[in-house]
Amino acid sequence: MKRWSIVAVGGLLALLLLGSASPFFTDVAKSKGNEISSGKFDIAISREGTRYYNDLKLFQFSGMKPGDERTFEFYVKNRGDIAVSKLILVFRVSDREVGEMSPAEKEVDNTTETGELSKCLIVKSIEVYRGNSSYAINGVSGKTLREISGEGLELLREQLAEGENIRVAVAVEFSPSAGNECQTDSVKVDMELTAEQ
Ligand SMILES: [Ca+2]
Ligand SMILES: [Ca+2]
Repeated sequence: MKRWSIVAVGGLLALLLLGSASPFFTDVAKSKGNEISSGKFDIAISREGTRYYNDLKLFQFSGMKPGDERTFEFYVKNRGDIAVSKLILVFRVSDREVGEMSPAEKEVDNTTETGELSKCLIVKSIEVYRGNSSYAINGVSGKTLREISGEGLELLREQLAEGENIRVAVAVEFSPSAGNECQTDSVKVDMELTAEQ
């Protein structure tokens, strides 16, 4: 009796070992190297049209006085490999008071933290140059920077193909009728360009 039981245990062990050593009923089919990729969608800006950046300071105008006019320009390039059909420019202004108010400013300005300059800066024009042609963005001329702040301005009339660029010129005038509340104020102008396929 003792011999049989040993044999039986040995047989079970052998089966268990066999079971763990060779997996039954497995199957593997492989498929490697499949890929879905998206095209590159990328716009960038430049001051002079040679070197392009994703983030770039474009201008700083100091010491302006009523009647002064300034123009700043920038290029926008489609650096990707998908055509851009919409290019939206948004200005975002934030006004500050800079340093001590002059006595004349104090008389008419009771907001000591917030500046007034963006209300005194008039957009004369926003022109888009593309190849040999140019066009003006409608609905901005005569508005103040404050008024167009946050508004989405469409810059394109036709798709901007891969590698193509446009030049944008923004002319701004310090309103000749600006009041003393705009003295020694400063306005930070952020611009955001959003491209859509
Ligand atoms: Ca103020
Ligand atoms: Ca002021």
